[in-house]
Amino acid sequence: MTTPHCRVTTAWGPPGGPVPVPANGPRWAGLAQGIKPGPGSGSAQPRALLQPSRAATMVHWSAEEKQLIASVWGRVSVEECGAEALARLLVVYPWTQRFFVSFGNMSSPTAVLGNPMVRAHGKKVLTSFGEAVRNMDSVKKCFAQLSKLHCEKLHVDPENFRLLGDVLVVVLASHFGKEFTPACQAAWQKLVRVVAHALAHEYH
Ligand code: HEG
Repeated sequence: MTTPHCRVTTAWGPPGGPVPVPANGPRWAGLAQGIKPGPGSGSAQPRALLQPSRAATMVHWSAEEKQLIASVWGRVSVEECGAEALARLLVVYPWTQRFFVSFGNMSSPTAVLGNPMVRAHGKKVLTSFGEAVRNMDSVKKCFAQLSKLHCEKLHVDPENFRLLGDVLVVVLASHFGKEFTPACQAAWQKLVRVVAHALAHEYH
């Protein structure tokens, strides 16, 4: 048996291998866009098809991506969106409640959403996420201590960082509606992955 955070998962994409892409790489592959190949990687494979964590060591942000992130973040209420993101995580993936047994009543989605401790912690988490928005070029460094805390003291499986990131994207989509365009989603999806990766980085 392997523990979840030791699991090695190589599949990323549809079964049966990669989908064909135009020679210059797909415009829509937001997650891997701008990832610079590491030294010595002479592969002819379009870089956008590579899983970011395997493809490279450096994350590059285009001016457009930075602008898309900033334009949304500037109008996010960390209180509202933080509370909703943590509450949704706890409702949609109920096993995550095990980390918050001291928070009290989580007997229904309404109870979770209205739980003051959930709301306060959601605000704390999203406020901390804001550090990543302000330091997009050094997220790993920025979250090194927090990563150690989650690993050594809190024992949070890093898969949960990915789940929370995806939930945050859903929350932003529901708050911003049509303004949360596919390009905007791609930039945010990339950021939540970078944050999840940084928070998992000090795990051993
Ligand atoms: Mg974590 C505490 C940030 C995801 C479980 N989290 C904290 C704290 C911060 C933080 C800033 C307070 C640290 C301190 O007291 O010094 N958390 C944070 C971020 C993200 C994240 C930025 C992802 C974006 N946390 C996360 C996830 C779980 C989790 C997915 C579990 C499913 N965090 C967790 C727990 C605590 C913190 C159990 C301690 C809560 C407490 O006892 O008050």
